[in-house]
Amino acid sequence: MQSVHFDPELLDILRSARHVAAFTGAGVSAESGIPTFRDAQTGLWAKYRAEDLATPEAFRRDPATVWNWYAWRRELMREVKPNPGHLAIAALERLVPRVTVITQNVDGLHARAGSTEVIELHGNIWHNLCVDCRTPAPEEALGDGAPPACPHCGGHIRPGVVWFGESLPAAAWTRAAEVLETADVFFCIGTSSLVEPAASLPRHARSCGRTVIQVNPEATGHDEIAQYILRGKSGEVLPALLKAAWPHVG
Ligand code: BJW
Ligand code: ZN
Repeated sequence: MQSVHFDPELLDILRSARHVAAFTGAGVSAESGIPTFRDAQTGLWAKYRAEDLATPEAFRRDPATVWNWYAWRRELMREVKPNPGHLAIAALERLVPRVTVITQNVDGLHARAGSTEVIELHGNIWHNLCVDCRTPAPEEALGDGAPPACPHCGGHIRPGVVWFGESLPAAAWTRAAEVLETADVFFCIGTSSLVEPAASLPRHARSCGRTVIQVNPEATGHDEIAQYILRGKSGEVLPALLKAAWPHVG
């Protein structure tokens, strides 16, 4: 592995942390082969219009197009594996007393990597529910329709993700706010930090006195609030950081 120099003060902060929060976005899954949203050329929003696919209005107008787009993304996600970035975050649980992942991602890769405390702010693409009666619809019970019909009320089944204009799941948001009370280190990994209210978390973390560490190959609007900026891909930076902080561990 390429040798990387990290600020010794940062390594001490990590080694003495009691509770680490890892706030993640699409960039952490990019090295697994899942496209991000806003990267020029490769991001989903470079090819598709968010207002045609990721809003409740779009689903009402054209449920088949929206359902098929999510079905396509689910198939893509089924094929991929957690990458060294997800695995490093999961490995942190063996080095620090408590680690909480607060993710905007819907792909479920943090849990697949072994992270045990994961807060999903924007839902999960593997969960479906009825738009009318809100009954969850397990994937194996879905009919063939695009979208399938709810077995209880005949309503359309939709993906259990959070679209623009929708509120975040209240329980997830409350848990995320609680994490800011106790986490001493707040990583901000692979997110453009443009989508609210999730993007307010790093600012809150900083104003609560947490050490904010940014991991991203590109500059973001949150660089100015981070005490440490680690410029690079999370699948490279995070394993190198763990190795530097805990050189004698696995
Ligand atoms: C790497 C890397 C590598 C690359 N390693 N890094 C005006 C001002 C403020 C707010 C608003 C506004 N107008 C509207 C709003 C509200 C709106 C919003 O924030 N809009 C802004 C875009 C302007 N927010 C909402 O609507 C939210 N709800 C809400 O506000 O409720 C209150 C309300 C209720 C009623 C009416 C109005 C308000 C809900 C937001 C839901 C977002 N949903 C999506 C889709 C989820 C389902 C799906 O997957 O399809 O969530 S949109 C999309 O963006 C997805 C993501 O979770 C989210 C964030 O994106 P993320 O993760 O940051 O990805 P990218 O692509 O942006 O960035 C990737 C980063 O990775 C880059 O920085 C790269 O450099 C980096 N990277 N490779 C590390 N290898
Ligand atoms: Zn129903």
